[in-house]
Amino acid sequence: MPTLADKKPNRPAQRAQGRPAAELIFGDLWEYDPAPETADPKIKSRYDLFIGGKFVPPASGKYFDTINPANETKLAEMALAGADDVAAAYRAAQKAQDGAWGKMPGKERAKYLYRIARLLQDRAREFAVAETMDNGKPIKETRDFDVPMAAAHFFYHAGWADKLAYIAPGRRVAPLGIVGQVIPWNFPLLMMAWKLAPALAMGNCAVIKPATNTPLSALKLAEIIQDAGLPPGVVNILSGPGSTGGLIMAHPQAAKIAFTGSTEVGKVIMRSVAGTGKRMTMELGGKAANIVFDDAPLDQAVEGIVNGIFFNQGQVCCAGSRLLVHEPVADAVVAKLRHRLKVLRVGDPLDKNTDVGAIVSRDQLETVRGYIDAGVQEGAKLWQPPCRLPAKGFFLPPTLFTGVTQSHRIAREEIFGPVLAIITFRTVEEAIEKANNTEYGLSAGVWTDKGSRILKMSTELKAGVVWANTFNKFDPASPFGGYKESGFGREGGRQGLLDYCKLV
Ligand code: TAP
Repeated sequence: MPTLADKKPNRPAQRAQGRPAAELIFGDLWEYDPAPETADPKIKSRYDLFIGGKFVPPASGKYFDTINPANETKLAEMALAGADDVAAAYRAAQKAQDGAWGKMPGKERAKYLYRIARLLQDRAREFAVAETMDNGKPIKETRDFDVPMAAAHFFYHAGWADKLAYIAPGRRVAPLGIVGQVIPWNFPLLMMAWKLAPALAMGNCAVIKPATNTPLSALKLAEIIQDAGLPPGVVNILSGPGSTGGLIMAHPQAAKIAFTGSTEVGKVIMRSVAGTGKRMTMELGGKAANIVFDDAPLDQAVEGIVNGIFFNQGQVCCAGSRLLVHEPVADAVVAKLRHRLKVLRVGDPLDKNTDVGAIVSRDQLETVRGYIDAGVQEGAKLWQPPCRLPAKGFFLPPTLFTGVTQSHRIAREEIFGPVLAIITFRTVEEAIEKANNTEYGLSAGVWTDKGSRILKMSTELKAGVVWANTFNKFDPASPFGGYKESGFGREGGRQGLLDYCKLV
């Protein structure tokens, strides 16, 4: 019977070096046939702002480059929005809110959301490639997760638009008005959908800013919004720097602001709008514990750990970046993890075989490297699989740290990269205490065979989401949000809609 090693094209070359066959598969670099994604991402050379249903140049005439982090080449020029553009966007939104959109019945609004969802599905492949090129995440993730999930959010909220009376029985729901929204770079298109779909279903208008690192899919979504015939001004999309985000959040016409990003910037925004009476949703950072007990199915748990921390290169707010592992199985879990990491494929994000793509930017790469250095300096034990990284682009091998204590920076701070800090525990109580010993509280994972233990853990863990025997599972119907410094408010489900309406 052919073995895995027999299928690897590099096997003869390595055999020539006289190494034993067993080492060739898991103990060394191995190559494979690339399977590049070839769909045309239809990227224009320049993107303007989307204000009042039209693409318009920025008032300043300034543009910035968005680059492909996998090869450091320029993808497109993006308009740089400033104060005049923010003012124009709010004027357009107010006009739409006071006009047709504000008066439109929910069942009519729903049709636009369905249309956006379907158009996104029609252009799914193109969006997946463009998003991968702008962000660096593997094509299998944009193709199978980001784009379909973004469409699912529009479908789900379209379904609510004519049933809003049921989200708060006995009360009348009304839109808030204009919402100012700012999103991060880790799930650019999906975060657009998370923000826009509930706002529109509720009858609000939006002014939204994507991250500077990844503005492309937001402006491509503007094309879909235009094609869907959404009334002008209902959605306004402004690419630009953090200061533009500050202007969007602080604008007096914003009835609500919704921010997803770092806890640090979230606090700046909260201070800037304190006392204005604006409604707020804050989706901030995380430092999730993924907890493995000795009765867990270990192979399944290892897959969950890998998915938990290496999905999207670990640039995930709810990433399982702290592995808490029961002492009796700690050595076995670490051995299995090492074995698994040796066959993760790091490289070209457009290759359909790639498991770990590029880090979003040079700055983020340096930040993560800084944490790896800090882990070593503070005495944790570093392990990375043998890994040949591309010569250009921002890449890192999947990284494990053992011997981590709770005081280490890698155990306390959000790294936002492919770095796993492994900590052991002896009792259920110790696991709960260590998991909750963080300023964050966005998500957690529990791996065990016992239903009663799952119930106990999910009750006592201070996290917005607790996954049991799985990790990183999302559904538009399921509310997502944090405790403590991970933020407040929920996105998704009925609770998410309640954050976009007033009850009268
Ligand atoms: P941030 O640096 O906080 O940036 C997020 C967004 O805020 C970007 O669009 C950024 O613009 C903008 N921004 C920067 N300064 C601003 C200011 N003073 N006022 C208003 N907007 C401002 O985060 P990031 O590095 O893009 O994303 C990573 C962080 O997001 C992580 O902490 C992660 O945990 C968090 N995150 C949380 C969630 C949820 S659901 N909780 C989901 C995804 C990500 P520029 O891009 O131009 O700087």
